[in-house]
Amino acid sequence: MSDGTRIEPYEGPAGGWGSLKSVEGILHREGRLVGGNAILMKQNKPDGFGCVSCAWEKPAVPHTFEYCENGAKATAWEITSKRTTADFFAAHSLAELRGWRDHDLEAHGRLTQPMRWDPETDKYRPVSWDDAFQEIGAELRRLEPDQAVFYVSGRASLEASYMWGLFARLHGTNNLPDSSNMCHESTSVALPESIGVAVGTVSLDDFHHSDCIFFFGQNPGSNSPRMLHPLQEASKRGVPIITFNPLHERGLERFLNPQAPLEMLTGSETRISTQYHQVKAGGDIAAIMGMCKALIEADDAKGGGVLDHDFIAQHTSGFEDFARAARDTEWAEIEQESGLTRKAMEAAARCYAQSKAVIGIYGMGLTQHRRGVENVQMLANLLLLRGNIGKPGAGICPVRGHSNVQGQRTIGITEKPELVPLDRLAEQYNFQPPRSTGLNTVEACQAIIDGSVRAFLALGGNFIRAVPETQAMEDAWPRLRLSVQIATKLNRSHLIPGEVTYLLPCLGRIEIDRQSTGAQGVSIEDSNGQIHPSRGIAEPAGPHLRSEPAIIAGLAKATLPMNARVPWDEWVADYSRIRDAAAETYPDIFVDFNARLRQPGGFPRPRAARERVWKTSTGKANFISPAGLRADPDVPLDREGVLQLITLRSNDQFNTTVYGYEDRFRGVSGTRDVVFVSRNDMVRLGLEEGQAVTLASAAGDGKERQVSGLRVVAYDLPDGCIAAYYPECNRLIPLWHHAERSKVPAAKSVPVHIQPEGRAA
Ligand SMILES: Nc1nc2c(c(=O)[nH]1)N[C@H]1C(S)=C(S)[C@@H](COP(=O)(O)OP(=O)(O)OC[C@H]3O[C@@H](n4cnc5c(=O)[nH]c(N)nc54)[C@H](O)[C@@H]3O)O[C@H]1N2
Ligand SMILES: Nc1nc2c(c(=O)[nH]1)N[C@H]1C(S)=C(S)[C@@H](COP(=O)(O)OP(=O)(O)OC[C@H]3O[C@@H](n4cnc5c(=O)[nH]c(N)nc54)[C@H](O)[C@@H]3O)O[C@H]1N2
Ligand SMILES: [Mo]
Repeated sequence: MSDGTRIEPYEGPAGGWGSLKSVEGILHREGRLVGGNAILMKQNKPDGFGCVSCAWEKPAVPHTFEYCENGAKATAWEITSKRTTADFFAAHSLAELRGWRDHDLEAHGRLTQPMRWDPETDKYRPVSWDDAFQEIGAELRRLEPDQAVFYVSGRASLEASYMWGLFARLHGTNNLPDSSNMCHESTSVALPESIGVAVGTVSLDDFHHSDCIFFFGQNPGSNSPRMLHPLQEASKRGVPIITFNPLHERGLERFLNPQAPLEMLTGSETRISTQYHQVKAGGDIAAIMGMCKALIEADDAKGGGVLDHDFIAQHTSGFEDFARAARDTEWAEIEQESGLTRKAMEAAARCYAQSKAVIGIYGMGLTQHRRGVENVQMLANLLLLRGNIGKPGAGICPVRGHSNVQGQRTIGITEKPELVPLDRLAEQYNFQPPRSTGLNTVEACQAIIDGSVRAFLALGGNFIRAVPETQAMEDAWPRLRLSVQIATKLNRSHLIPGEVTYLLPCLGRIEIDRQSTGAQGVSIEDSNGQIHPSRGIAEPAGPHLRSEPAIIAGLAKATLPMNARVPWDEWVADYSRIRDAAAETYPDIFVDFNARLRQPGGFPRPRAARERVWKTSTGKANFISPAGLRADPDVPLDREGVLQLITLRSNDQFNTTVYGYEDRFRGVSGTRDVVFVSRNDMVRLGLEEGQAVTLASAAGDGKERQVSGLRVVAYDLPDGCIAAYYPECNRLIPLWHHAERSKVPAAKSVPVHIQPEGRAA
């Protein structure tokens, strides 16, 4: 290709020199080569800030460099010297900015002033904080409480999230969707039924004691690179790592630690996966069923000894039904649905059976399917067969996305009232909390499309870009009465206004947050349930920025009737008072919040399943049989030419934030407009490498959905599965194509056709 794009297989490991080059490059581009490195040294340190990228656990005793390539990119992106000022908005209308690429919008730099959209000129104009709060408050008061949605993206701190949830409930609604509705909600529905906790059961320490690790649909090389260190360590101990993924992901194959000088000099990379199974998209229920069948039948044949019968008898319920289902499922069907051979599944099962402490790790490859909940429950079933929950070195490990997405759920951001101690809130703040279930993300989209929601407030995120059915959402948004976006950087959701639209700039977590009693710190909960402090160290991006707690307090005071029990101003002056309030609402989790936050490494949330206490309806861990083997039964694979599209992340993005155009490990450079197709499918469909194609919806619901101008890249994928980047492909996902029980959009199995646009140049 002749336009600066380069597509060639990447031969190196994950990490390595490429990762060091990439960190330096982005500090340079963001104008922070000087000072940036000093800030990185404080990343994930007890006296520093919690990385704003992924949610992977930060060790209590950190390494000298406790950050990775992508964490460094996220930091550079936030502490950039570039600014998007009022002058910028005076020069560009929203119509014009909608023609910009996602990357260019955010790369223009940090937002600096509160802005109100002017419909006459189609431009944002500066406004005072007070005028903004007063008008937003007045608009909200004119609507029914349930006509407003209070969205949160998973970055906001525990303190900001506590205030946001309380604000919404005092206003009278449980419409509190968050980004986890598009992410690990399948986990939050599945695990309480299986093992009685909504989160994973492992800690970093378990990686040192595990003797076998399973990986399902999670890509640590790009999305949780700090995890490569414990994996590398495990691999060096000879621990088998068994991966199920339709794509060959470099971070799951080989790793060279860029922070170990000797390794870098000698180029001694570590092999990560010992077995790599290219399961079909949506084939995991079948693949795990295959392993369970192999284990159960081997146990039957030997009269015991393969399964942990003591554990099963003492701690579980539903084993007999599940075992019968596994015995009754035919290998032919399992092979057909998983795309794997019986031999391969038996090999994985053998390795599992020989291990004493197994960790099962998973990500979006399991949760983002129609039967994402069943996917997760199947993995729990596999672990339960040999008592691999609630003992050292073993457990289930969902890898959460945003740095505090798990914590937000812990502290009250949820549309499900039964997950919040409403009675305690009622007493603490002397009000009647709303009792009816609020809207989750997919339901909020539906309500915006049908007009029943009239106001949308976002604490971070890029909602319109992250959700499915982009076109319908963009068409519906202008009918909203009120759109309020609290953000650090400009994104596409800010360019599609409602009738009254505000863009409110906030401090990021890396910045010093000065309030009247001094600089404030916040806290976050990582993926393994550890709660840490975080303190900003960089100078704020501008004098007009406010912290998220301060903005929430401003909005709440302008919206709600006076309530002497809610000391918004005192909370903003001193965040330890917010933590005291949260400790009163959630004593089981946050008792002595402030004191425990000062302990090295913070403190863990309680996770009963770790102690083999099962808070389920049966009082035991439950084996749960799936309804069928296929995770996306509605994708009409029997129809001519229908393919399953996997939408995924490159190594150069954080969700809708596009840092650049280098997907180093997949060998794609200079472009994101590609679609990965297997060689067999290329031949079958008559496609050539580099050819331009259109993807068109094959959902069969009569709606036209298209993404054009993608180029074909030959890639090692199972036949019938193709892959392309999120968020560009979100317009292909029908809103109804979501996990049946958690409503997580089924972004890993989107039914599409591929249409040639012409021959390659
Ligand atoms: N640098 C960086 N870090 C991030 C993010 C980011 O965008 N950039 N995003 C953050 C967020 S919010 C999240 S939720 C996480 C996401 O992190 P991941 O869970 O790793 O998410 P994805 O990259 O979307 O997809 C994960 C993997 O699933 C595989 N896969 C797809 N379909 C299937 C399937 O049917 N079965 C199996 N077994 N595998 C499948 C894909 O090939 C891919 O390797 O990362 C977080 N961390
Ligand atoms: N097709 C497809 N769709 C997906 C996915 C997929 O795999 N495939 N993944 C889904 C997943 S897992 C997730 S989590 C969602 C993500 O959905 P969101 O969380 O809504 O999106 P992000 O891209 O993370 O949000 C980026 C924006 O957050 C703002 N921001 C950054 N830092 C801060 C801060 O400190 N404070 C505030 N107030 N704002 C800040 C910036 O303005 C930035 O533009 O997308 C989902 N959508
Ligand atoms: Mo996520």
